[in-house]
Amino acid sequence: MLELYFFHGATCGLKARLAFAEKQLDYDGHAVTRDHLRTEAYRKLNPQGVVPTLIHDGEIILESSVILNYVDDAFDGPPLKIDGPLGTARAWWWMKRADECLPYIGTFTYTVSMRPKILEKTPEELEAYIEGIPRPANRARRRAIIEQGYDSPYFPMAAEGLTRMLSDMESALEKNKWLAGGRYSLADTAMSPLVERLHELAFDGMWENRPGVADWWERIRARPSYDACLADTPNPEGLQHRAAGEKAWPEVREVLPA
Ligand SMILES: N[C@@H](CCC(=O)N[C@@H](CS)C(=O)NCC(=O)O)C(=O)O
Repeated sequence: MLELYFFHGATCGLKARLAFAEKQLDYDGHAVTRDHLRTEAYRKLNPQGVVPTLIHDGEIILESSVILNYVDDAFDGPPLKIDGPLGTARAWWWMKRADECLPYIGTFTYTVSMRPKILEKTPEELEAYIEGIPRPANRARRRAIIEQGYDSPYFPMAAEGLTRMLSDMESALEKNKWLAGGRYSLADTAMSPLVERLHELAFDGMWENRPGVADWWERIRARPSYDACLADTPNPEGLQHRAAGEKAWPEVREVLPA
C-alpha cells in the first residue's frame, strides 16, 4: 500500500505527486491541512511537521528528493533517471538544488502573499504560530519574514538564490533539451514545483530573458502529469498568490540581481 501525505499548495508535496503521475502510479493521497501537520499524530510520522510523507507497506519515507528517487527505483513505469553515472550525477545535482532553493521559495511566498493574513492574528496567536514551527532555523526565518517583511535579510538572499537558480537552469537548457539530458528526468520533476510557485506569484518576468527556461516551462505544463496534479485540484491559495504577486512585481523586479 502506497500513501502520500501532502497539502494542495505545498511545493514539496507537488514534487512527489508529479513523480507519481509521471510513473502512472495509484496511491492513497491524504490531503491534510497545515494545522494537522502540527498534531502529535502527524509528528509521529514526520517529526519536522512538514509534507510530503510517503508510507509504503508500513515503511515511512521522508524528504521529497529521497521520495522521488525511491518511487523511481521501487516501481515500474517510465524510468525517471537518465542512464549512466553522468545522468545520475546531474539528476542528483538538480534534486540538491531544488532542496537548497526551497527556503528561497518559502521566503518569496510568505513575504509577498502569506504575511498580511498572518499579521491579522492576535499577538498571542502569532507567537504560538511562530513557536509551533519545529526547526529553530525555519522558526527564525519565518519570524524575521513576518516581523520585517521585505526588509528581512532573507528577502535579498532569496532574490539572489532564485535568480541564480533560473540562470543555472538556462545554462543547462542551452546544452540539453531537459535539465539533466536529452529526456525528462527527476531533475525536471524536482525543479517544476519551484517554477510553478514563481508562476503562481505572477513572477514569470523572471524568465522573460531566459528563452530556454521559458520553453522548458511550456513543455512542463503540457505534460499530462501537470494536469493530473493541478487541473482538478489547483492550489487553493493560487488566486491569493497571483493577486499579491502582481501587486508586488514592479518593486520585486527592481531588487532582482541582473
Ligand atoms: N526538505 C523537506 C522540506 C519539506 C517542507 O518544508 N515542506 C513544506 C511544504 S513545501 C511544509 O510542509 N511546510 C509546512 C507549513 O507550511 O506549515 C522536503 O524536501 O521534503
